[in-house]
Amino acid sequence: MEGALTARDRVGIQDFVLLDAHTSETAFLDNLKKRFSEDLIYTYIGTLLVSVNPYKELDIYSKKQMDIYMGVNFFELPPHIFALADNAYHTMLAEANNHFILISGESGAGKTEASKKILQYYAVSCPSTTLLDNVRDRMLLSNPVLEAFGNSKTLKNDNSSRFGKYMDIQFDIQGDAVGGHILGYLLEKSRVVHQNHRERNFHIFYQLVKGGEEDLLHQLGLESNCQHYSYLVQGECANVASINDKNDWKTVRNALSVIEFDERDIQVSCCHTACANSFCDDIHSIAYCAILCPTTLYIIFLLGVNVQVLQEGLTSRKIEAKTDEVLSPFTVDHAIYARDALAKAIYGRTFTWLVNKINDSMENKDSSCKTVIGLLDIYGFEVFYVNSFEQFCINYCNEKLQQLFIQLTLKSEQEEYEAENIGWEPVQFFNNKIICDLVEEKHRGIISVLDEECLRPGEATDLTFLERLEEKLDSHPHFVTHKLADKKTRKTLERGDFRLLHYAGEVTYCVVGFLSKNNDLLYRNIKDVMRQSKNTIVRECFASKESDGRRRPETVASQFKSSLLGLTDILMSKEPWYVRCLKSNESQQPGQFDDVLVRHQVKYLGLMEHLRVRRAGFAYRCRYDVFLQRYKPLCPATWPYWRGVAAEGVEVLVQHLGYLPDEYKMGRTKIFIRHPRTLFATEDAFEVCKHDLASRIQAQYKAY
Ligand code: AD9
Ligand code: MG
Repeated sequence: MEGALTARDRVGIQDFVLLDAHTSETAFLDNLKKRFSEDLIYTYIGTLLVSVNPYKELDIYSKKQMDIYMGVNFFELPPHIFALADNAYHTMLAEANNHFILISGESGAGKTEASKKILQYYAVSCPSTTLLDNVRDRMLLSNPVLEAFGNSKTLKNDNSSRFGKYMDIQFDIQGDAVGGHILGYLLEKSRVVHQNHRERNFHIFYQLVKGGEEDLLHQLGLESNCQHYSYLVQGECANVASINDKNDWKTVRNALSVIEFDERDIQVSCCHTACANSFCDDIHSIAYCAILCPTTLYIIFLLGVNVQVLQEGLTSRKIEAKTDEVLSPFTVDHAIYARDALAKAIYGRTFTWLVNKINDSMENKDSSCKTVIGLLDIYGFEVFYVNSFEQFCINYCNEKLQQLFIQLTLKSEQEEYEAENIGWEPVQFFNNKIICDLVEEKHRGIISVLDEECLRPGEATDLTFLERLEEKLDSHPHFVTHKLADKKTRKTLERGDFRLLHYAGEVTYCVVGFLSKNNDLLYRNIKDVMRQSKNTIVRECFASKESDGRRRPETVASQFKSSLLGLTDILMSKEPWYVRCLKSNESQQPGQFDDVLVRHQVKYLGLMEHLRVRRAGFAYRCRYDVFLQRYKPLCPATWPYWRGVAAEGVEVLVQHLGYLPDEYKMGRTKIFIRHPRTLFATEDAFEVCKHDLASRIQAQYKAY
């Protein structure tokens, strides 16, 4: 007994539900910290998994570890991402329904790593046939490809996701992983043409330039030196210690061929990347935008479009006169806008094409898909020194997911008590719906106001947008600007800023660029040129429903809002599992546990409230058969077998253990235990009994 306590003192408690009933935030943090210092990065709150980023490789993800967790009950082994993956999988099989795993946390907290571990678990440990091995390989290898094109180094994370990813892993009736499908969400295209100091462009640019084979670079007219491309060195960190671009290129190249990209496809993806890159370096030096440099001309040639027409499109506008069309030359700024818009469009559309290609290759062609497990890994909440439209979209997305988490945790809890005929008392949460509404409400919400301003070209500016916001959101408790702020807060705001009080903290957004980023206009004549390309993939990328230009394309924010609504519907129709990732420190260092930083995340992620909800009525619940199986050695009437109904066996067992009537409730399929200490005492008794168990089993054996 003493030994068990010592171990618990050292490594903490593996399920917060088992901590004292009135757990304070400090005790919660102490437990996390204690475990973190022992490299135990995972802790449960019931079936929710809390993960603290260790920023170092831990030897806990091997095939051997996967085998240990396979098919084992959740609480029988130390908490692990594999345990959660395995339980989702087995529940899906047993209940024949769809599930999803929501991985959340701020930028750099470990979401992408967690999602990769889960995918690996399914790909490696689910039953397999040779036929399906191909699909699995492709599912696994879709990761390095999408990361190359969609991730980048930011100030928060050297491998930061700059797009949202939802992936369905499809299983057949036997539980074989038979296919996959990815939905991509809003790629941060602006990164192609602009990166902040100490940030990089997307990884693929560096991989290609540093690692690309001589032939390939020659074909693409690229130099093998990043310094030749100002848009790769703008942030002054083309080389990053934690990243090996050359090796990563090899992985990506290999992955592309496994995902059925033929040489032409690979060339096209690289060519489009090269185009996006090379454009950027041009025009700059061109005083009046009349000519493009030879590299760019060559790249345009690769795009299969008419060089002269594109050149015209990038440097001038056609004006229809009475009988004729005349070309009106752009100013330099205007030409730079046109060039950047094209570079972003090429990259963004190539990314979508890539996701579609990957989906084709992971498509389940041979077996029937019975159920799915969805994996959601999006960009985490982020706050920089200067925050723009991109952070606004990313943080809005995180608000939506937090809202979903709140809805589902309350909902599932209520439903479970109801289904089991157990009474339930709601617990108070901070409900961030008010912030979601602030952003997305019709007419009054920030996106609506922004869209309205985008409808007044020539008149509206980023500043008139801000003024409109101030008119409409005058007294909103989560919105503040220089004009609306009190004296003290005003000092912290510039005139072109607005500040949102997000669930995860305050973020000050600078309005500059909001209108043009939301419009994301590519001039029609440039689009037309691309659509007439000789290259079928370029044509495919630029083909679009709004081709006649009569209907105004949806703005970026509105599109994003609709896609998030769609995502919410997808998720709401499935059974949830949660991984809440916490960032241990801001400097991405191993072994550092920043108390203030972690406490803040514990707060805003609502972990304490979640714990309270788990405990509000009954802290702990367990299916009768599982409970009986674990604790039956504690009662002579249930050991070694209970031959009757499991629920009755549990009743006999808990009577024997001396549970008081108020301490537990018998539901339809589960026992509900009110206080953790009750289970705690049972666990302690079980620990003691375990030592004795071997000799008891031996005695039993002898008796037979
Ligand atoms: V962002 O919102 O995309 O900017 P993520 O996805 O939450 O962010 P990511 O998974 O990329 O963060 O983790 C950041 C880095 O932390 C990784 O590149 C690893 O170096 C490190 N990390 C995260 N999780 C683990 C882990 N389980 N073991 C070891 C980890 N290192
Ligand atoms: Mg990520």
